[in-house]
Amino acid sequence: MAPAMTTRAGFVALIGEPNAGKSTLTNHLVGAKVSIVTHKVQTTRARIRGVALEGDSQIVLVDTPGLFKPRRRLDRAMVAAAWGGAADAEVIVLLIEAHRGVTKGVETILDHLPEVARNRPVALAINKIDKVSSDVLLGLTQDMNERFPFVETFMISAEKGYGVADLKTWLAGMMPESPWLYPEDQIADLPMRMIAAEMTREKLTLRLHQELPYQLTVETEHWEERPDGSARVDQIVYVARDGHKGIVLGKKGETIKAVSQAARAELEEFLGRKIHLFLQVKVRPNWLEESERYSEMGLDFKDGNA
Ligand SMILES: Nc1nc2c(ncn2[C@@H]2O[C@H](COP(=O)(O)OP(=O)(O)OP(=O)(O)O)[C@@H](O)[C@H]2O)c(=O)[nH]1
Ligand SMILES: [Mg+2]
Repeated sequence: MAPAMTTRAGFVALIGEPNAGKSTLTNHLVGAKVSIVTHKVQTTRARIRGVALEGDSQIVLVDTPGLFKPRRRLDRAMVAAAWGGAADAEVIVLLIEAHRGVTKGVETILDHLPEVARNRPVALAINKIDKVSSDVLLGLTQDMNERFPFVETFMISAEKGYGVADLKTWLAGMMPESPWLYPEDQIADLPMRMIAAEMTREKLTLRLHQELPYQLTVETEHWEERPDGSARVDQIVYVARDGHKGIVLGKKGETIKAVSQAARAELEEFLGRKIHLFLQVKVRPNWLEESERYSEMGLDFKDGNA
């Protein structure tokens, strides 16, 4: 009889300031887009788990919302979700942006890190190295390592892929011996209706630029499988004000139409089948104080309590 193969598996939390590139890195490590990415800060709102395989290791990446100073209920729930992700993981990776260096926000994260990490290994990933020269990188590496005992420092570009393979190999080796936590073909741990809602929110964010209302959320309300293999998906875009409804719809409904087309195309590619996507915009002045909206996002409403 052949000896039993030793498998490894565990959780890796990616933390950092908003826009550091956590979701871009998650997607690169998984090899598929499981978490939405935009140029705007505070894109990710809840913990997104993506599953990467490397040799005999299964690495469950926990992409988290950015860490920043929360002001509103939604902010507080997001930041709580991010620190919660770090608390549950075997390994923590702190992402910082090479060209921004040690910002106030990074300093605040470093202040909290010892308490959250306790004795777990924390690695530093300096991201967006495509934006700086090598002497800047060396200075930053030294500075950061004087501030915290990182077990390793990686210099990467999550977008271009530089250094990501090395990071992945290292993470694989850090995973404890364990049976795999997910089936081999599973790449994300989010219900499909939530992934679909996130895709629409990404397209809205990309399309609306400066106009984007912060107080916007997308929910998949209905998902109906059709006998021909396609599916009908109904989603609601919640906004808090009448004026925002007009922004989301756009002139003659152009904006919502373009968003719907882009989201549908991405969803069809992800699922490999035909999707009929219907979007509806609803004004709901108080949605930021409704616990149901938070559970739909994968957040804990109570975490938002002041
Ligand atoms: N130049 C460059 N841009 C990058 C790199 N990695 C990510 N970006 C860009 O940085 C922006 C933010 O990336 P995200 O992955 O959404 O960042 P995030 O940390 O998940 O942000 P939040 O979800 O808001 O906390 C996007 O426009 C990315 O394309 C990189 O290596 N180089
Ligand atoms: Mg993100």
